[in-house]
Amino acid sequence: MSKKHLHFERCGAQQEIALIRLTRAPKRNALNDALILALRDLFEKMPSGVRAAVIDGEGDHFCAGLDLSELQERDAGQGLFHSRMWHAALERVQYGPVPVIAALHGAVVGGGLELASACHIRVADESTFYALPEGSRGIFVGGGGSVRIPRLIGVARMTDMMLTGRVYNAQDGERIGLAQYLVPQGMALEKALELATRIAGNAPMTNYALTHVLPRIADQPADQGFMTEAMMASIAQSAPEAKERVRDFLEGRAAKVQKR
Ligand code: 1HE
Repeated sequence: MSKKHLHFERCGAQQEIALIRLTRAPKRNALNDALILALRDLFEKMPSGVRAAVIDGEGDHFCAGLDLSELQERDAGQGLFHSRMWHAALERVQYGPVPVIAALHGAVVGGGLELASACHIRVADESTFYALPEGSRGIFVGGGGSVRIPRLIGVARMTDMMLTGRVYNAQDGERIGLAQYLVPQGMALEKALELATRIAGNAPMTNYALTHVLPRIADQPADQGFMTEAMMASIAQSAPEAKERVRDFLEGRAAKVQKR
């Protein structure tokens, strides 16, 4: 299935993985309104049977951020609603039906970094570079970046990126926490699909706890976080699938944790 600027296909042995590709390479996958709304719709109507998703970008770059050509004529009120539209779309990615992995290469800048930071795991290849050029364009982040990016790298680093136009390369990006995996050039999609296959094999309730509950616990005061954790743990443990998985381990049918 291909919408304009967005390609969707299912892969994996059970078609359990959704591969979502930004296909606007001539504009470096810049995110116009149509693309943002297509992303939102896709995550709202994810077909049943999909258990993990991968987002990547066609061409030499993951994403050049907001389509600046659409910024020209907006007044303040329209700008507010536009930002809230991005929030709604990226919230569907972060708090949608399945864990999402971003496979990064080339430019991951501005709104492209905001999209990547709404995903649960980021895999970057060695061509990746990260920047927030909003500072030099006289604007501000508007796609949730001020909330999500400091949670990855801290307020000080994000402030520096925006004040000075600092660009992080792939190695430094991984070191500071913009990506959790760094792979050779051209290998990000393969690694992301490998991780997606593994994630799709987890108990759905565990994946739900990790994508919907853990980030909320992290935002709670400790006392409330402990209580939320206890409730989530008890729900997860009581699922029949959890009991079966624990029994499989105790009876020698499940893999041990392997030293690397
Ligand atoms: C674009 C955009 C765009 C490219 N909006 N058209 N983001 C930025 O400020 C980043 C702007 N882009 C770049 O710095 C570079 O394009 C790249 C480093 C990403 C890639 O460079 P390169 O040499 O491969 O491509 P290019 O020649 O710069 O661009 C190719 C075409 O894409 C060209 O159009 P053409 O008609 O002349 O072929 C560019 O104009 C077009 N293009 N990026 C519109 N972003 C929710 S708020 C989020 C706020 C932000 O994201 S602000 C940051 C915006």
